[in-house]
Amino acid sequence: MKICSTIAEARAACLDARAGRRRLGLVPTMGALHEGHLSLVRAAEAQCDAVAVSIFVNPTQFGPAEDLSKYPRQFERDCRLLEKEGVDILFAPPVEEIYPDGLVTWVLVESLSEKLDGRSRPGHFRGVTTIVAKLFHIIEPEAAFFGQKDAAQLAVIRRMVRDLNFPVEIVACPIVREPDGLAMSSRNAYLNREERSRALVLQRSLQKARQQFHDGEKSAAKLISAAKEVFASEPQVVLDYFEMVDPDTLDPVERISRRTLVAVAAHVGSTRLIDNLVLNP
Ligand code: PAJ
Repeated sequence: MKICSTIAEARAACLDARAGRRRLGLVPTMGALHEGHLSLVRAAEAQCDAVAVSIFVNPTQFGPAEDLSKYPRQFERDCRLLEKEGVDILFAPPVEEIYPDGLVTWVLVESLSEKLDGRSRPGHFRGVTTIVAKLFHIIEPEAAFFGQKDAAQLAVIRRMVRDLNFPVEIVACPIVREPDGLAMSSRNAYLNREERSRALVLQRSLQKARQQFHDGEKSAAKLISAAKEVFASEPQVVLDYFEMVDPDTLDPVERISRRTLVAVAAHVGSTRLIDNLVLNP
């Protein structure tokens, strides 16, 4: 695995990897890798001739009161895991390489960036689309792999790619969960034992909505209120949002008559967690 910390090195390595029309796949990450990330790497390996992974804890997508400084960093361990997966290129630049002069040029997907997590985390998606656009320019992948776990992020990136004609195929990969159903996340490392068990309420609320939907309830308001009741059993978990939206526009739906994204975010102690599922009528 070639480890690149500068843009020039990464460009040269990716140019080589794409030689002879080989298909290069990119998996963007912020490191502290878990099986969720590795599932994206495996999907990329299966669909591409060469795979690049980026590890960059992107400061522009963190709010001033968020966890940038304490975000888990485990570079050596991440390298070993990626090496084992047969990754060809690891791009892991320092912050100064990516933002040498600060930043006055942003990529902003209007409207979508203010929905779901964008509403609770102002400026978050602007930071995400800007770094992902930069990575696409540096790596020039044919395909890029993202997790359905961050469903709003996926919608925002798909829209950016469409609006700005990036020649990149966006591939969505299913959510990888712990055996008890908790969606894997680098932030799960913040949870103490009690919080870890309380965190299951997100998954329980989604299952409640799914079950009532399968029992015939099609009204989003009723499904949402049933799901929110589940949160009453965990008063220490503070719900941020529980929404039923169109997976592409992220606009709320009233009745579940087509593919609907059911998304939840909540604070467990000081840790913000998200989860979702898709209902298919
Ligand atoms: P990060 O949180 O490290 O996630 C990197 C990728 O892994 C994202 O596409 C995310 O959706 C996916 N992922 C995380 N947990 C997952 C799980 N349990 N199952 C499946 N996929 C999972 O998302 C980011 O980083 C950043 O915003 C980034 C896109 C890298 C831009 O900085």
